[in-house]
Parts: sequence; C-alpha cells; structure tokens
Amino acid sequence: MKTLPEPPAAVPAPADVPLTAEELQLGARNHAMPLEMLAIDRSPAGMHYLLIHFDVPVIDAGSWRLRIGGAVRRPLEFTLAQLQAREQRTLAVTLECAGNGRSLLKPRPIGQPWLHGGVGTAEWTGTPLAPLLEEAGVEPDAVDIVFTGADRGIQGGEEQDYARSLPVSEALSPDVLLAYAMNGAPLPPQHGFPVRLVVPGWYGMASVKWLAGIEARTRPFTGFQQIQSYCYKTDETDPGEPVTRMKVRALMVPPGIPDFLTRHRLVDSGPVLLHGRAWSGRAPIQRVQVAVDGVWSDARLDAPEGEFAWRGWSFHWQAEPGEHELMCRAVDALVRIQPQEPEWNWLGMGNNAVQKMAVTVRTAR
Ligand SMILES: Nc1nc2c(c(=O)[nH]1)N[C@H]1C(S)=C(S)[C@@H](COP(=O)(O)O)O[C@H]1N2
Ligand SMILES: [Mo]
Repeated sequence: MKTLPEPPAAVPAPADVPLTAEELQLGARNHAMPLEMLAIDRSPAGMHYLLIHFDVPVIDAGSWRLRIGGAVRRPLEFTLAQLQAREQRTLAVTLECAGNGRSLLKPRPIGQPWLHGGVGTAEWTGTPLAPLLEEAGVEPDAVDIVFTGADRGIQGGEEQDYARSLPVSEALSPDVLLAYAMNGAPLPPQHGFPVRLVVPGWYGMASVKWLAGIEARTRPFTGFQQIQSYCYKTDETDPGEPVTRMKVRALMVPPGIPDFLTRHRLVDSGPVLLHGRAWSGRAPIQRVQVAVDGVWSDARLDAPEGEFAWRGWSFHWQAEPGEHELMCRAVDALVRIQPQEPEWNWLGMGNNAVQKMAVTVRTAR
C-alpha cells in the first residue's frame, strides 16, 4: 500500500535553492505588472498584477447574491442589480501585494515569487460598504467584519474559503468599496467578478475578490489568511504582527532598452528622463529621491491624482558612458522611509527596500 505524502508544513521553510517548479507555476498564474507600465497612471486590466490563491471561480451574475449576516440586527441580501442601483463611487486605488519583493530576500521565503511587479493602480467603481453595514445594524459587541470569497482550496494543509477580516472601525471607513467595475468595465473574472472588496491603503490581501458573504463577528477572526499568513513573523513559531497598510515605496520605469534574457538595461548617453511612481498606504507621498552611483538627489513630484493612487515623479539624468547603478526611494508625510536593504521576515511580507537597477550607458550615436 502506498503511503500518502506528508501534509505540507503550514509555511514552507525559506530556501537558498534555485526557483522551484512550484514557484514558477505560481509565478506564471499570478503575473506581475511590467515595470514599464509605471509610465501610465491607470493600469489596464491585463497589465495590473494578479494574485489568486486557488482557482478563479466562474460565477453567474444573475444568480449571484451577497449576504450580510452574523452579529447584525437585520441580515441582508443583495443582487448585483440592487448593489448597482445604490450610491456609486469611483476611486483610483493603488493595490500592492504584501509579498511584493519576496524573491529579493535571502534566503528566499517560498510562495508567490514576486520581484517588484506585484502592484497596479485601477479605477474601481462600486458602492460604499459602510451604509450597507449601517442598514444591517452591526451589533455593538462585534469586533471584526469577515469577508469571504467564492474561491476554495487548501493552504498550509487547511481547506478553506479565501477569507479576510477588517476591524469594524476600518470596515466602516467611507472609502471601502464593494466594487463591480474596474477602469469603467465590469470586473474581469480574474479581478473578482462580479463584486470584490476594495480597501484603499491596505496591502492587496484585504481586498477580497468574488465576494460571497460578509459576516459580523463578536470574536476576533482567526482564519488562515488572517493569522497564519499575512503576518510579519521572525520564524515559523512566531505569531507575528498582522500585515495591514502598504509601506512607502517608489519604483522606476526601467530606462533605455532591455536585454531579452537578463533584462539588463542599455541606455544612450545624454539627457535621460527617469520616472516612476511612489505610494504609501499610510500618508501622502512627500518626497522621492533618485541616486546615480550612490549620490541622492530630489526628484520632481507630479500633482497627486487622488488620495489612494500612486504619485508620479521624474528626474533629469545626464547619462555618462559606462556602468551605473540607479536607485529610487520615497518618503511619506509621516516621514516613513524605505530601508536601503530588505528587512527579512519568514513569509517575505512588506519588502519595501530601495529599488536598485544596473544600467550600461553607451555613447549616443
Ligand atoms: N477571494 C480572493 N480574494 C483575494 C485573493 C484571493 O486569492 N482570493 N488574493 C488577495 C491578494 S493576496 C491580493 S494581493 C489581491 C490581488 O488583487 P488583484 O488580483 O485584483 O490584483 O487580491 C486579494 N483578494
Ligand atoms: Mo497579495
């Protein structure tokens, strides 16, 4: 008789090994935003990054219902048309996966193998969640609102629906949306059709896709995606601090042209406009700086385009022939800065270390 394989550990140990086939499989399913798309303010669906834990559920919009229940005075149920008939709001929101930058850590935590591209900004249209919760009448002793997706799978040996919670006070924020459109079109299947949560300022895991149910709870939610994953853990046994809002970060459009395989950049000498985007989930962007060969200068900031969307920046570089290293970093209004080197943690969360890019400058012909 064959013995079954050992169930996977809740969290696989970080490794120094080359990329595994499993990570490649995840990386191919969940694509990054190509960094040249930092040049446009709104990421088209198809360019916006994707993170899908299990399978994309196929949902019939006609029979879909959203249920609001648990510790509420009046459980409610909505059709898509009923949600669309309510107050409508559109917000430009930068979403970033909490694991963005994971594969730049050494040793490498095993999971979705992001480099820098786990980010995007779209215009999300939907109805604010707060009035719905007020109509349902969340009981005063409720502590968490749990959002459950229609996708189901196994992670850390535990079968689960994808589910995340927000503290009641955060769920009642006027900016949290039940979104049914992305960049003016119905949500594509991969981004949560027919309705997803959008929680501006938070790392992406909070914005539950394929929303099926909303439940008020009088005890803290202890689902896998809440307390096992998405925590800053020092090691396997550390419960860690929960991952919440996005840390401050700037990224740069890679200048010049790439080498196909290595993506190493080749730039013509002379004036080069370096540009990119910067964001923080906690406070407005105050400053962006660019370094050429370790010497930092201030970049110019574009006008802000909404409280929750990334901010454009640019910097004029006089490129001299030779090998150079470019870096960029941002500071937010709470004077949070980016670490020069990654801050390692067990699950590879929130790596907002300064982006570094090697470029070869050739004499312009
Ligand atoms: N139901 C459900 N919601 C989900 C996820 C998921 O796997 N299932 N992934 C989360 C994570 S980790 C991120 S980073 C964002 C990604 O949103 P996007 O794919 O629209 O960019 O969705 C979040 N919402
Ligand atoms: Mo994520």
